[in-house]
Amino acid sequence: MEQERFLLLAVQAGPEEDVEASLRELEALAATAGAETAGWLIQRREAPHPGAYLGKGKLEEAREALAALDATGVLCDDELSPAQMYHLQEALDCKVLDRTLLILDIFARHASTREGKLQVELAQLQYRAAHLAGSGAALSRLGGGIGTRGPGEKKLEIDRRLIRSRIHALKEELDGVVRHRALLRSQRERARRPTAALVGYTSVGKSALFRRLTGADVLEDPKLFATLDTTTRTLTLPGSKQEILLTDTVGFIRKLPHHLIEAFQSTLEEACYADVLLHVQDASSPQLLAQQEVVYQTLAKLGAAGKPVIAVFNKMDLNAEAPQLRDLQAETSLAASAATGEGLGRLCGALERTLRARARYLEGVLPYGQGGLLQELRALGELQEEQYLPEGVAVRAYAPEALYGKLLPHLRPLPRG
Ligand SMILES: Nc1nc2c(ncn2[C@@H]2O[C@H](COP(=O)(O)OP(=O)(O)OP(=O)(O)O)[C@@H](O)[C@H]2O)c(=O)[nH]1
Ligand SMILES: [Mg+2]
Repeated sequence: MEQERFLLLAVQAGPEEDVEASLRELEALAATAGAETAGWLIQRREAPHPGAYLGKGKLEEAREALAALDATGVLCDDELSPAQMYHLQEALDCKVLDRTLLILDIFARHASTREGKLQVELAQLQYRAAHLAGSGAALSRLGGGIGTRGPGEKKLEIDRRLIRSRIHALKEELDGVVRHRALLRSQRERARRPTAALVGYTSVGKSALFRRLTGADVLEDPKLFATLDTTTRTLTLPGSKQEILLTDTVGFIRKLPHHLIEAFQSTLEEACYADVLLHVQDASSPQLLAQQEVVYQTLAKLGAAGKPVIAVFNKMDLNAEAPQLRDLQAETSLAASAATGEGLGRLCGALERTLRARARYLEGVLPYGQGGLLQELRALGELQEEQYLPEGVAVRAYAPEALYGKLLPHLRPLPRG
């Protein structure tokens, strides 16, 4: 397969829109998919042309640039309608891709678990179904390469009837996988471990922090969307000696295709089940604030708004100003570096404080017959004091809500004095 080389196309709707940042990101996405960027072309107009994305004059410019830059196709920064895709192909006579197809392609190649693969195939086929409803011709003209690859290099279906029955089958299979995961989650919840999730924009260092904190061997990669599956490990907080569960999740990006959000709902909403969110941000990125906003918007869409958030300004080794950064939507802000290990103690301390604020304080005497509960308290809560008395163990502790409810009926008042 020859190296694909794209001319990037974008429409700048207003002066406040940071099209260049969006295009730089599109360039990184293209590189992640294995393509080169030949150049950019930005059109200033109120909205993309409904017919061919670009207006007539720009279309001519694009045709000339394609030849001059020796590009094999164009890549648009917005999701194209079926008509736009068709007309662009007619006018430019080259491969036409959009941001959505590109992201779907990257997801297709990075998915490794069964659930991930099912979700990607579903998202790809739903995109195809929507695009076949129009002219349909555009997709069949993609040829091969980026935009046509399915999970495991499966050739994607372009027959409308087959797509519909495959979508149906995929949904059923996914339902089964999701039910199984819900079961695992409820088993986990019964173990009552407090849970924290690493969330954030793609490539900010979530997996790098996860590795540093838990020692888990997860992929950490400069490529965008390196992580597509959620991974959970235990983490013992050094101060309180409390065992919690830490989850690494898939990253967010601006203009995340809605077919992906729909298909990846179960993976994306993993953050919704956490007690605390660690919102990892790249302190060295000039796009810090824009990325922060995208993450909060996506979290709100997924129903995870309102969770306590600890903002972690990662990559502080690349920005000396990182300790001064504040995230006003978070309860706490702190700087850290997964590369040097700096700030990880602060991070664990903030987790302990946030979990403690959500835990219930209790004191009393636990009879010796309840040794199992004492062990749970030691592992899942924060045991501040224990003293062995003739009638049982006197404890002062913070316990997660559920464990508190279980302990309360067994506690006797502390002896006076
Ligand atoms: N200099 C520096 N680089 C870092 C730091 N943390 C992560 N990186 C690098 O940033 C890149 C992305 O890191 P990942 O951990 O894969 O990022 P992620 O947030 O998990 O990204 P996705 O899974 O793609 O959403 C990798 O090349 C890391 O080595 C840091 O503290 N300092
Ligand atoms: Mg990752």
